[in-house]
Amino acid sequence: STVKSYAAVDLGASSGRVMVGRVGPDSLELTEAHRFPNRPVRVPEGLRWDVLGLYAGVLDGLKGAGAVDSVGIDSWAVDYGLLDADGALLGNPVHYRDSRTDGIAEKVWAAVPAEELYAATGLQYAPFNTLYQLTAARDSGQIMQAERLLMIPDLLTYWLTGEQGTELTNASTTQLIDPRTRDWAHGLAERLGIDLSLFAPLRRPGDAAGVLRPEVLEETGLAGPVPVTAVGSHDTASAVAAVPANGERFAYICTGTWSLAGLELDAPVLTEESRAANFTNELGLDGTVRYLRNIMGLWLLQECLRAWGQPDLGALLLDAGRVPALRSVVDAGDAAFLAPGRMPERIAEACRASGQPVPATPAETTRCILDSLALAHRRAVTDAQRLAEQSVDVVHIVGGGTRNALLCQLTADACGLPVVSGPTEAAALGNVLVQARAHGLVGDLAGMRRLLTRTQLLTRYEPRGGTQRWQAAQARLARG
Ligand code: LFR
Repeated sequence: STVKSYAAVDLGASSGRVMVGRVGPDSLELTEAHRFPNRPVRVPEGLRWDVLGLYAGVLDGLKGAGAVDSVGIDSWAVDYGLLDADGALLGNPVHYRDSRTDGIAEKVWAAVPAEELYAATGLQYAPFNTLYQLTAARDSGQIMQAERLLMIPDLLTYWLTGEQGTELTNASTTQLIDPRTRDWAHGLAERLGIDLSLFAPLRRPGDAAGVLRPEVLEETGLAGPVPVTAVGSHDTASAVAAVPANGERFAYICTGTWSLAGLELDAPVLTEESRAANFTNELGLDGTVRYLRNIMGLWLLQECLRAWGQPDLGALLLDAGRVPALRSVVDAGDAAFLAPGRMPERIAEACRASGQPVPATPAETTRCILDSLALAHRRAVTDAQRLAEQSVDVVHIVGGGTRNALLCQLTADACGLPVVSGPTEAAALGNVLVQARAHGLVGDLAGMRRLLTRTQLLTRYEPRGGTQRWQAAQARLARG
């Protein structure tokens, strides 16, 4: 038939899912086959991913998905597994929130100044970029034994197919790729003593990545051959591919554990001003660049909910909606909020330190978080337009945060621009569409987005009132 089915494995920091996308010439439907928690595990050596648990979740999901024409995998970025000469995994992949990278950046900058690093890679400073993780791991037993490094989606693809590759969009988050050539930054790696032969050859979104191994077919009950297709394996690359823009000039905010806010560009912005503003140039589909800033995102709220014993979110958001706006805000772009634990206290401390009222109740803290996120969204959207010299008429919000109507409305208010929110499962949809395209079903990126605009439920939020109050709150933060 002309309708084909694709399984999209999408792994987020707190949950994984296997979605099935059915794509026809003028239809696109997504259903959930399986959802499973992704719980970071703290062991004596530090914070680790339970990657075998994730793989088991993927197998369960494929079983639940039933017959599909192809499978694609995307996940969060920067993290990896190491394999020995036999292809066996050497230990549990380290979580990007692990503290092993504390103080490492300074060591790297002593060898290659931050300005040069930015000019060569276009990547914002984040302590967890793979480059810093590899520097932190330099003398570890595991790295000495390692013959191969596979990024998380590439590792799972390897387990499914037996074939190794390094998908480009995710490779760009290692900080070892030159965004102009879209190839490895050999000179830089050499200066830092990083052995690029650890990485498997690059593959691009749409490339074939093997077929499910016989054992996988048996375990999932699927009939072979089932091809695995490389997608934009960085979840944010897949999510931005699924921004339902229809020819307009847009900014996007991918919301979930993180908020990733910025623009899609044709070429990287590598200026010193851009570095100082901590904007990143990650690689996207079809030669595009994701010019964006990482904002702590709903992680701030997730960590508070955990501290409060998981109260009912709906009720809490209603209460937060009644708290007066912009009483206190924190810098939601601050890496000080990266590590887990004590989040309500850390937010209170930040408010106190900047001389603002200290939120006292969960509703007040929640309001402070949502106001702060909207403010950080405003700042990123404004800064990106200025630094890239490209202005926008609309802000698209995709991902988990689309469910948070208050956050969407506050973002519209703060930006002074209409917000179009949806789809929620953007990463899975981008994953599905890249597979469909590889199999000849949809056209270019613009064609993919037209299909999304026609088929997905979207909500529009108009900005209410002026943006002066947000400007004032930003100024308060800058002074604090
Ligand atoms: C979002 C994301 C971000 C990346 C962060 C860490 O899920 O992939 O794009 O900066 O996780 O990998």
